[in-house]
Amino acid sequence: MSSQNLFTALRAAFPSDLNAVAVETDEGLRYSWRDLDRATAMMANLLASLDLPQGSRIAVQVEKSVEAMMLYLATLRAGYVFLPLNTAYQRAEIEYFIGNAEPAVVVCSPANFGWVSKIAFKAGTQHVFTLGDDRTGSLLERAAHHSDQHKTVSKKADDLAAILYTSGTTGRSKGAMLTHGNMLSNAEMLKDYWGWKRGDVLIHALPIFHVHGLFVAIHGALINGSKMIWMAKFDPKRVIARMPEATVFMGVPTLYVRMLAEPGLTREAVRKMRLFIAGSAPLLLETFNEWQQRTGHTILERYGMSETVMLTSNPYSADKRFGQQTERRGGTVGFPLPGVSLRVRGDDGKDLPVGDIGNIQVKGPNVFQAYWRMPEKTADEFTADGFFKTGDVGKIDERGYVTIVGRSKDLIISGGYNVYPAEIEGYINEMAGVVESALVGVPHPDFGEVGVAVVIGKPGASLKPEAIVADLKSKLANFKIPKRCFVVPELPRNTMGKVQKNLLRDQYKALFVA
Ligand code: MLC
Ligand code: AMP
Repeated sequence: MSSQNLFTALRAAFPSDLNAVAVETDEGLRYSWRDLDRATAMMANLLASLDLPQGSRIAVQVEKSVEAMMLYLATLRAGYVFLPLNTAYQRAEIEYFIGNAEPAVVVCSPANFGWVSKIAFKAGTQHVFTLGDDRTGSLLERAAHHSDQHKTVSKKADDLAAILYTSGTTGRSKGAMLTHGNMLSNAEMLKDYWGWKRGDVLIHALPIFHVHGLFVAIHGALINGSKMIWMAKFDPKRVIARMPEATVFMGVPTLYVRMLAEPGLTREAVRKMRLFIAGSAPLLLETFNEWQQRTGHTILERYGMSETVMLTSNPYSADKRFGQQTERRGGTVGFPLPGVSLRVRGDDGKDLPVGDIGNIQVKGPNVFQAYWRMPEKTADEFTADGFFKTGDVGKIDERGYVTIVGRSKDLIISGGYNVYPAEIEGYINEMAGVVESALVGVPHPDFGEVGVAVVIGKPGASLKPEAIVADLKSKLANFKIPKRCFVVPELPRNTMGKVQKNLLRDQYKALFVA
């Protein structure tokens, strides 16, 4: 059987003119398809020269750059397992991921080499390289000594390609193990489903350590041989300024909200655009409608997860389905994608009638293999007949549209990043003078939802909200920091003694919105 290495499929889609521009950065740097091919070969040869065991993890925490994307592609090419880490993660977070994944290679920003390498070497990592966002660092220096020819390592569909850490409602983060087959099947299907065309150009403005920016956006462009306009950071003005040269944009809802605040977002500015895709968090109907009125474009909302890549999508075109025309419907995440089985079940595990709200479960070639070294957690999250329990709560209407109405998992999604209350509460509860805490998500006009911490202090302790927040800031990634903190005498509880987070959410729901 031919190799199922995802890189082989991406490479096969490179246009025949390798001198054409594959990636253009917002600063005006241009990388040809030949550059992508050569640089990924050199990095793959460097990795191969390290004689790493099969299945070795390459953990990467670096600022966004084209070279960082190349490192991802080179890891696939060399047959190793890519492990991306949010650049906001601090010491304790990195210590956990490296300790748990035991990567053979760690690549970090030059500025972080001191502390990251210490953690890595302690965990048994043999090689720590640096990669700056300005084409500096030991990774590129070392790769420069290697050949620019490399034969892609053959892989089977169920061979591991990446591990994405995703937190749990209890306990520590779990590494979702994604295979070449998971990602290749999803990328090939989305190329058709979203109508990718010759000449499409993608504006890439998302971070590249999560499914959305790393897989959906990059695979989408590369498997279509499409150029990317590459932005290291999202800046609404810059994205709008480049739209006349582009056709496709992908973003979390916050990016759409921020662009709507720009007077430069006009019908003229988006004239050349073909498709706007949103996901990773709920897109408010208000944003969907405002975008339609302002630009004439209907945002296509889709739904996915680290464990599953893409699961559902609104239709690209108004094809017939169940004998009816379909359209992109705001407030829904569309239909299960081809090959994905999606069902809604009650808490008793039984299928629910059309329109009833319940737990969303999924199955398909896109669904991950297992959680890294956590067989019990993996078993808990799958049903006996092999469906993955997403933790999302929703319904399917008579036309087949899926709507997500909430989550059974205690999770806050803020600006497209996941914040697990249990983790933040754990840190607060360890602080001197704290009895207990609860973190709840409340509506926010920019981030969609943000965390608010509610803390009970010990009798006589003089807890200061600012001090609690400052302490958290010194330990945790910035997006996990509660936007407000309250010290209160008690938390609302039900008769079983469980904290009633719904009451807290209700109490604080108007903190940021009218
Ligand atoms: C930054 N901050 C956030 C935050 N991002 N707080 C809460 N939620 C966030 N998402 C903090 C900053 O540290 C800062 O705090 C303050 O909020 C204001 O920051 P900012 O300058 O406005 O933030 P910015 O750097 O512009 O980042 C905002 C953003 C970014 C929206 C561009 O968060 C982002 O790129 N989000 C996309 C996430 C993403 O790609 N998710 C995909 C997951 S994949 P202070 O205290 O320092 O002032 C997935 C599966 C799927 O879910 O279906 O796709
Ligand atoms: P992550 O673990 O970071 O991949 O986040 C996955 C979660 O993001 C899902 O389980 C959903 O809760 C949420 N999500 C992704 N896309 C959407 C969407 N379009 N609407 C609502 N929630 C979404």
